Amino acid sequence: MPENRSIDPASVDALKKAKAENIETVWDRYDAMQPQCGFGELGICCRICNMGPCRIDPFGEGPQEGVCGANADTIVARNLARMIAAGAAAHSDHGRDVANTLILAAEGKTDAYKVKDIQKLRRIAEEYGINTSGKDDSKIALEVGKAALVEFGQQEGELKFAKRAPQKRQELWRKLGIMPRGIDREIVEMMHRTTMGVDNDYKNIIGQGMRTSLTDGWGGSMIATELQDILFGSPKPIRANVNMGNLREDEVNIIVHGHEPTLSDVVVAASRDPELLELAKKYGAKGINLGGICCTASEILMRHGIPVTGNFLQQELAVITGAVDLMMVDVQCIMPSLSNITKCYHTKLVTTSPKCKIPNVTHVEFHEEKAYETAKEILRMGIENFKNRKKNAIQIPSNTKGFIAGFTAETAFNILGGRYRSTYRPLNDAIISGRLRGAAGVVGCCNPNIKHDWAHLTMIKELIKNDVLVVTTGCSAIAAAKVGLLDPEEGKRFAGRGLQEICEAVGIPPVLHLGSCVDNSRILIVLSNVVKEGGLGDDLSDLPVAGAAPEWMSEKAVAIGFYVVASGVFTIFGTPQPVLGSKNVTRYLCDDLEKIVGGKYAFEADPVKAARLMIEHMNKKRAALKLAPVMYEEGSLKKEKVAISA
Ligand code: NFS
Ligand code: SF4
Repeated sequence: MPENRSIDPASVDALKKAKAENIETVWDRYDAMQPQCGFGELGICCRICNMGPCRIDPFGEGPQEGVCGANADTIVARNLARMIAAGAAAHSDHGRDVANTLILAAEGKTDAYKVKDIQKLRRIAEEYGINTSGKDDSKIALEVGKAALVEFGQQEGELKFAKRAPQKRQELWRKLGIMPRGIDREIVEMMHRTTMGVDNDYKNIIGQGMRTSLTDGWGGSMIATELQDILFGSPKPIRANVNMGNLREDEVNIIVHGHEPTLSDVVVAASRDPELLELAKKYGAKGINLGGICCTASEILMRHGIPVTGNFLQQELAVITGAVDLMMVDVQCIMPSLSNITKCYHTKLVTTSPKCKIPNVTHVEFHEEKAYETAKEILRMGIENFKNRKKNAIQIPSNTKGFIAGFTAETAFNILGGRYRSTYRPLNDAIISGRLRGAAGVVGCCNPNIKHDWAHLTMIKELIKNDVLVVTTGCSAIAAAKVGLLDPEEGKRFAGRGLQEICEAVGIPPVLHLGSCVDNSRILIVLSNVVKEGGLGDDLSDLPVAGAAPEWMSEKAVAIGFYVVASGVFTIFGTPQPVLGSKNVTRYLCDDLEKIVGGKYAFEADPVKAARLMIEHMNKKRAALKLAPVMYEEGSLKKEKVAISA
């Protein structure tokens, strides 16, 4: 039943259309895959060498060791660590590409990009220890790009941005031997250690797993975020619309999907090119309408206010509307099924990255040097495809919602500090006084194993009702936008009284969209700034905060989960990571780690229960900091006008 698959009415509509047209979606394939492999779910199958594949009998009757003698603990830890390595690799490779683009721009090898945020360029240059005096912007940009690239290949020392973490955290990482040295180095070492016959100590494997994840959060992802801000401009609060109702019957609909904004940012500019607009008219379209899916969407949303068509599970559904003239994909989270599904409609699918090709799909390779021409070429293909629409096969759901995005570590809390003072003081004071209980990051994917958007929204609502300020990114943010949680007026209705007061005083929604998944690094920066501001302890693990990925699916989510935990934050995953086949590893992640790094995991599929665990954790941290009790009774939504000092 479509209604059981998603709580988003637009998605349900599209699913009904799919059913009527006999089109298979990710949900059908998920059903067909049942029952899924229990060994895989528990993490106890190993294919690392050719003596295997091996699997451990979870009931204790069959083999308890692989052919080489590896037990469940080793196998589970190795598999998990490889997920972290893959996730960190994806985010970091993205960061590397951005650094390369910055270098090309600085060298004048591309006209499509130039430094947009000079202030940030100078700030980052300073952080990298680059002497900026007497140098022009492109010289500085060149040096920053090169310094960022060094972080990838660095063999010794420490990642520069790890120094943004509180002093105490850095010391802990050093003491534990998990301070990341170089991005590629940690990922390679993780792969080495988990190959046949190397690291068999699950604690040691997970230690390197944490170090690898830290190269993502405080390395590759943070580099991606910061350098994108330099190149494409730092986001500022911006109004936009979300959901499939943004597709236009009378305009050429172009969807950008994937993760890297390098090409899509130029597509935004090219979509306003008079020559192309003229061409669109010639083909009978009123204009060119861009929309985004997944994190590429968040990138161009944050900087240009381009509408978001949907999150991960809506990539097929958008095509099923019959109204998408062209879908352009770059890397990550792109379902191979798009190839078949686009063939059932008139939609033209185009791959653009040499890293991501799909058989029998048009490939227009993107190179920074001729980005604008490539963007125009792809748009032209979309425009020319407009005439091939099957008018009676088009059915665009009516749903759209307005919202605000574009918050960053700089903007979100500058607003809280009053427009001209850039300080975290008011945020800290709000937490200290108990007007806010704490803050939570609700992030991550959607997954057909749980009702689409449901867990995100249920969890977020429970949190904000209890005066927890929520920050969100990626597909979770898109889910929240669709129901008005990112709209200051609508969202406020769901917030508890204390949070409501904050929202009203500053004009922000109770849930702040911080961007794409690499922008989870912004959350780390926010938390570090909060510690620095003072009054809430001296380490990230002291803060009344928690993280969650209630509908996760990607390896990237595992990498993120680990860098958040290794940074000292309690983190909940909806469905468990594939570790339950080892009691030791499970206990290590969900219990022991707290004594080691201050953060730990919980796996809880019920989003209300999960939110309660997060709230309990915040209460515990508040008590440890000897903070005042929270100001308002739980769930007290009633408000009078109150003057607030925060
Ligand atoms: Ni994040 Fe972005 Fe979405 Fe999950 Fe995929 S789009 S990087 S991985 S599915 S949140
Ligand atoms: Fe089996 Fe060990 Fe080879 Fe894994 S590494 S496949 S457990 S023999």
